[in-house]
Amino acid sequence: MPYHRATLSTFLIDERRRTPDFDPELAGLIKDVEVACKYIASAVSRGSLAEPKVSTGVNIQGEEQKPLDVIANEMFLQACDSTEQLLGVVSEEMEGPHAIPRKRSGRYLLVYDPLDGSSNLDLNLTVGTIFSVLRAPEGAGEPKPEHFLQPGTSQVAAGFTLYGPSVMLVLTLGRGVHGFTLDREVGTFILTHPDLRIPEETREFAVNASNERFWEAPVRHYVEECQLGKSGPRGVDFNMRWVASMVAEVFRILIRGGLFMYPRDTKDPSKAGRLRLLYEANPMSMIVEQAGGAASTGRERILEVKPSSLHQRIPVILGSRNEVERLVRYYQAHDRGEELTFKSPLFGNRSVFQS
Ligand code: AFP
Repeated sequence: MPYHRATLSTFLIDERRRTPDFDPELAGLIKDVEVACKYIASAVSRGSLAEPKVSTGVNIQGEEQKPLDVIANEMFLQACDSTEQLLGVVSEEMEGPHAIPRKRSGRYLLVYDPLDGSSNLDLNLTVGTIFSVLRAPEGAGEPKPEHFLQPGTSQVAAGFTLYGPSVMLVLTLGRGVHGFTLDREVGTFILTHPDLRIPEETREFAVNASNERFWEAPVRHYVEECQLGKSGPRGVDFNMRWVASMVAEVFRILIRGGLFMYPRDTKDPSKAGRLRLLYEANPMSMIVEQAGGAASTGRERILEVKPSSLHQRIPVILGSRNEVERLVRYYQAHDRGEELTFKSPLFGNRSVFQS
C-alpha cells in the first residue's frame, strides 16, 4: 500500500480547494467528530474487558442505557467542548439541547446518536455513531430546541461510523458520499471508498419481520411479493437481512444496494415508527440520497419532513431508488383505496389478503 493515501484531513483540505465556500469551521467540527469517534471506537473494542465506572439509567427514549451509551455520549460532549464552531448539541441520550460552554457565537448545531445498535454490544456485533450538522440561527446566543427543528434538507453535513471488523467513517458534505477506514497503527482515517453509489436495482430487503402483523398493507404486499420470489409477480428471488443496527444496514446498502424498512406500524399507535428523525432518519437519508438512493416515510420524502420535536420518531424506507419508488407507489394506491393485488399469470388478481 502506498505510504501516502488521502486521509480525512487531506480530504477536508481538498474540499476547500474544490469548493471555495466550504467553511473551514465546518471542517474543524468534522475533525472534532472524528476525534470523538476514535475514542468511542477504542472503548467499544475493549468489549467485556472494559470495567466501565459510569452510572446508567433510562434515557429520554425510555430505554435502559448501557454503560457504553453513557460513555460514548460523554466522549462526544468532551470532544465538542473544545470546538469553536458549535453553539450546541442534541443527543439521543439527553432530553434537551446541551450548550457548549463559552461558545455563544458558534455557527453550527450537532445532532447525534452516540451509539446506534447498542442492543448488539453484548453480542459483539457491529454498532456505530450517527451524526448530523445543521446551521445555527444568526445571533442565537444559546441553543434552543426550536433551533434544531430544521428539515433534513437543511443539513450541511451528515455521517456515521461503524465499529465493526474495521472502523469506518462515512461522510457527506452535500457533494457525494465517501468512506474512510481507520488505520489503527497510525490513528488516521484513510479514504478507502470514494464516491459511494447505491445500485438502483436490488434483490435484497431488510426489515424486522417479527412485526409483520402490525404492518400497513403496502409493506405487507411488498414483502410478500419479495418472498414469493421467482414464482411470484417479481419473477426473481430476493434475499433478506436484519442486523438490528441501522449503521450496518445502511453501509451494506451503500456497498451492494438493498431496501431498509422500519415502517409505521400499529404495534404502538402512539409512535410513528421506531427510528428517530433528527439523529437517525435525517442523516441516513441525506447520505442515501447523496449516493443516488431514495428515502421516504412511504408517504413523503424524509428530508422534507418538518420536525415537531427533538426526539420524534418517523417511518423509514430507504435504499435502492427503484425499490423505494415501488413501495411508495403501493402506499399511494393503498391511500387511494385501491386493493393491492398480484398481477401475474400464476396468481391472477389475487389480493394479498385472500387465503
Ligand atoms: P438500539 O440502539 O436500541 O439497539 O436500536 C437500534 C435501532 O435504532 C436501529 O439501529 C435498528 O435498525 C433498529 O433499532 C432495530 O430495531 P429492532 O430491535 O426492533 O429490530
